[in-house]
Amino acid sequence: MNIPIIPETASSVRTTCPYCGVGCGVRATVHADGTTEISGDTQHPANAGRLCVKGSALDETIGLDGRLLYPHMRDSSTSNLQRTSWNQALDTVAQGFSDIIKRHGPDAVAFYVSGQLLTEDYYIANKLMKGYIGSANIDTNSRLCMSSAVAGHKRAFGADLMPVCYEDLELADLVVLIGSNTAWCHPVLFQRIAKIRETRPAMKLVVIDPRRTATCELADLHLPVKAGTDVWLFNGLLHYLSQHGKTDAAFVAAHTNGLDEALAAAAASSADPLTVAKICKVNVRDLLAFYDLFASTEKVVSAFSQGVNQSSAGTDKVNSIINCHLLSGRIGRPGMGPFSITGQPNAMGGREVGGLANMLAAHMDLDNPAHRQTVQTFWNAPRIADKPGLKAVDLFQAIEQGKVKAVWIMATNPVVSLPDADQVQRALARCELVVVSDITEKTDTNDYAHVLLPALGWGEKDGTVTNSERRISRQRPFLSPPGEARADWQILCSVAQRMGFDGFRYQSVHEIFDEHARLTAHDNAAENTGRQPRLLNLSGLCGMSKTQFNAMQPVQWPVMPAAHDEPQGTQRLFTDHHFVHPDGKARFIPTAPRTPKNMPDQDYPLSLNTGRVRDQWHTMTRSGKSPKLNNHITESFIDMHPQDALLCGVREGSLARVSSPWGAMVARVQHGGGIPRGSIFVPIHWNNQSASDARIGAVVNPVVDPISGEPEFKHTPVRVEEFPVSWHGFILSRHDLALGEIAHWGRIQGRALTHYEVAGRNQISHHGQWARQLFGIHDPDADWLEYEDKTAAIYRAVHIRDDRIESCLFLSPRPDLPSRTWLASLFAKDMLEEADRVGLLIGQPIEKGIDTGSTICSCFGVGRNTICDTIRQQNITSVAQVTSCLKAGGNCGSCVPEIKKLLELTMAATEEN
Ligand SMILES: Nc1nc2c(c(=O)[nH]1)N[C@H]1C(S)=C(S)[C@@H](COP(=O)(O)OP(=O)(O)OC[C@H]3O[C@@H](n4cnc5c(=O)[nH]c(N)nc54)[C@H](O)[C@@H]3O)O[C@H]1N2
Ligand SMILES: Nc1nc2c(c(=O)[nH]1)N[C@H]1C(S)=C(S)[C@@H](COP(=O)(O)OP(=O)(O)OC[C@H]3O[C@@H](n4cnc5c(=O)[nH]c(N)nc54)[C@H](O)[C@@H]3O)O[C@H]1N2
Ligand code: SF4
Ligand SMILES: [Mo]
Repeated sequence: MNIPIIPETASSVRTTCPYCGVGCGVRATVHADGTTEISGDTQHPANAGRLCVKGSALDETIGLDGRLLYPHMRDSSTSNLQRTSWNQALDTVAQGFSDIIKRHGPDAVAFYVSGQLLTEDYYIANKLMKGYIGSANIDTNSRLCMSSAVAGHKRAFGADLMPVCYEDLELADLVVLIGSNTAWCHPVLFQRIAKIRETRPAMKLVVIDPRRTATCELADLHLPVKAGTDVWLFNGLLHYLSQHGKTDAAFVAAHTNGLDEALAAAAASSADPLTVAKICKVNVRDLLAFYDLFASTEKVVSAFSQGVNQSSAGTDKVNSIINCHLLSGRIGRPGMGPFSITGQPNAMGGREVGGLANMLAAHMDLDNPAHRQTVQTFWNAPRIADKPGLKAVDLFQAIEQGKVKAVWIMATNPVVSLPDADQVQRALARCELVVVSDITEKTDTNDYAHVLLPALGWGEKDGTVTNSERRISRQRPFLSPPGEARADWQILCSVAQRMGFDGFRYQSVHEIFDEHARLTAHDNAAENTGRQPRLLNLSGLCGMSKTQFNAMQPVQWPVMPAAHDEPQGTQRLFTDHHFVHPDGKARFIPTAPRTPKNMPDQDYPLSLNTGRVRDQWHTMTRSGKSPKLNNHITESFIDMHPQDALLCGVREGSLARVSSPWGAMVARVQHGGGIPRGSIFVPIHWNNQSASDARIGAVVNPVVDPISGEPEFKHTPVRVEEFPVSWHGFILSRHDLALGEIAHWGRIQGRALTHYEVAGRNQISHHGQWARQLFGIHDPDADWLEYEDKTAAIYRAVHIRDDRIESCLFLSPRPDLPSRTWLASLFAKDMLEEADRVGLLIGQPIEKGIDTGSTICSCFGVGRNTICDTIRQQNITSVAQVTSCLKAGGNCGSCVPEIKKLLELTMAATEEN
């Protein structure tokens, strides 16, 4: 276990959740026995005490198993990573970067950073690259995430500004969720919407998403828009508003520019709702119902996420949404506005310090000489980058081409998360110097590191993050630094100093935060500069003492010195209808829709959509440590329509291969029910550590939005075909196993066990021998139960030691194996009961009804079968009744949409019978 900062009595630290951009406040209580308890911070405005399932499972992710604890360097003779000293590692990084800069210039090096860094880490990385090395080659995984929203905001408002706050979602009479699976990806925000709808049933919820996601379970209207067609849909809405006189003429005249061009573009593509409905593949009545609802409701929030941003038309999608809010004047007032829901915990903070390759710092622009001057003078920097650096996808291409010769990757796992991810492997394999700072020992990216640096993780690190509503919160440490891990900013400063740069002698994060706050205020008054002031202004937070910084309460920027008048900073932007373009007006942007570059064809007939599942976080380095979270979905999958499966010759439950011209992956086919014909959905999380061949990034096309550079993660033409194997199986084992050569495997951490799914092509001649070898059993008298049906090629074995189940293995030529849930539950027992033993080889309890099925409620471990049985037996008709019978859904609420779906399915099935 990680070593907590052990207090004499239980002590609570208020910190912030390290996962999504909702930015929930967390209370971490360290007990005197060293255990840590996690709960929601009732005082935090984002969540008022709520936590979703990922947040509430944080205690299961802070242990030291799998942590990177010491610096490592690759031994050139063995090619293995060897432990080294910090001195050696830092010297190697500093010298390597300096040498390459000397030989090839500053643009031959790059940083690739992350929205999971704290603002202070980010600030230092940006300062070092743009002000001292003198290149803008620092980009971040926010390029893959929020950059279309950034570009859209800049075009419409003049700067990257998020007008609304969370409360607006509760004040709205209509919430439109566009390309956002809020129920799974921003669960606490979704719960806030669900809760308010209980008290205000008239409030409407519309979901625009090609898939019928869990989010749709609570929606009044779901528009299953064809992927990529949102601009047609919102252009149609703009035209409709204009045609029906639902405009705010006074607002448009006084505070905006460019309406005529935007309306002309909208009319050209989307004047006729019938045509729009056809292009978007939605029912025209539903489309008009949405248009009418939007037109007739004053308080509308349009919240959007990756279904909008991650598109080759991402920036236009964003502006087509904002255009509708500008035309109806629905911005800058309570309960209305366009709302970009951010992904990572510090996606916003990174943007504030200029972590993107085309930004400077404190919302200043690289292409503005006055801004460059301001920043350079403030930093007292030897130089300042004067042209944009390489954006993520271009950066890794430049690495492969040998133009960029050294890269430092921090807090991101690009071998999994970038599009055309095999290209990233090729790039890193030929890069002269690859430095990786991470908290995890084994990741797909670490495999390519020449120098591997151990960073402090959540609970250990200290600093600030900004959530989706511009709220800056503190992350505070409650665990001792493990091994030799150091904070990311410290590592950066040590390298900067070794490269001979002044300006990196900080004693603590507090000093860095203060410098960042001062830069936001520097040269930032209209009377000084003759320009529009920058709204990102933290002058009210400048000059805090360390004690004040440590006690800092969550606050929304801008925070002006009169903070005591409005201690919450600024809830909403543009309340005075003043925007930040030089003329103070907002801009309509004409958005001519276009189809993606790569379209499905005969060879690649389906469109690949990728995204998240409820209980995993990105590349699973942290959420994958939690047995509670791993129970929800235990392996990667290909969700597709049954008719498409039939056409591709694959079946539910069997393995299939998804391929594109860029790469391939393998996973199990399922019919979730929510996928339209012509497309498939694959989760982003699985990687080379958790499966043999499940990296979906390898399949994704490296097409990007021309303005933002954000990749088109939601659409790649692909083919699905059978992945032929001659046997399927699963293994549950208390110990990690070496599986050897095997056609397909997936691995996940369970409670007291590792769960493997396996499949092979080679016939196993002696099953018993093979199984014993796999489990390392040499004792002929071992407690070993076995069943074999040679004709049917079915084999099952269970190893018991001291009356405890040690491991089990089930093999069959078909994927119709017993449920893993009951067998896995036996690993929690110190002693098997007689009844358990009887059920072992059939893989199910002899008493009916004990197999709970796959986990739906992770908090209370309630399975699908239990919920369905209870609904049937007790004639249940509401989610509340399920919760009162089984507790399911009663804690974090993340599973409520799934319970609602099960309720509907079970009730419908009961009626049919
Ligand atoms: N559980 C969990 N939560 C997370 C994360 C996680 O890894 N796991 N990651 C966090 C991060 S960094 C991010 S960025 C967010 C992402 O949060 P979301 O954007 O909500 O999540 P995604 O699953 O990527 O995609 C959202 C939806 O976009 C839909 N979509 C695809 N194409 C289109 C289209 O053309 N138009 C429209 N309208 N919709 C489309 C997809 O079907 C999908 O349901 O989640 C954050 N929260
Ligand atoms: N196909 C497809 N691909 C996608 C997406 C998609 O929808 N579809 N979404 C994209 C989006 S929106 C995002 S945000 C990315 C996310 O993709 P990544 O950023 O690659 O995913 P993570 O697993 O969050 O990687 C974070 C890494 O940092 C490490 N880490 C955690 N905390 C710290 C720390 O404090 N310091 C350091 N130095 N390391 C730390 C973790 O161990 C992990 O290795 O994926 C993108 N890729
Ligand atoms: S919604 Fe969940 S993952 Fe997101 S910040 Fe809150 S607790 Fe963390
Ligand atoms: Mo993201």
